[in-house]
Amino acid sequence: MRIRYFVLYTCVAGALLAGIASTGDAAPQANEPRVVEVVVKRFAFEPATIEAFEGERLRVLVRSADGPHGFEIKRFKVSKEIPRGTEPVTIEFTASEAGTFPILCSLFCGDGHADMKGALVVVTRAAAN
Ligand SMILES: [Cu+2]
Repeated sequence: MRIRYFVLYTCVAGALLAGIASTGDAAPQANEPRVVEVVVKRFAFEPATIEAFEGERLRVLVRSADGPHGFEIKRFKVSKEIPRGTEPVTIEFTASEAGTFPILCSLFCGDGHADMKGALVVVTRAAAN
């Protein structure tokens, strides 16, 4: 008898969760931002490419592995200095447009500074299906 109730309860909980998930798809702005961790160092971003869905809210935690750098995505008005040290800098924004957008170091950091190139690749949900 107890087992039956348990099975029933799990089914109801599963249906509720599925309901919540489908509501989330309809309104991605209401969701918690997706966390992406990035390390900047001479002279690269790791990972070099961040992928996102159009309309997705991102929380990028950027940490320097050596000296000070910058983290800039012009299209989304993102521009932050990343100081030396282990504390990551938190940057939140919405990838509101599909396309490939350069990620640049906005702070001169040495000979290879101009070679620091990353990319934010934003795809529409339709394109991903
Ligand atoms: Cu730099």
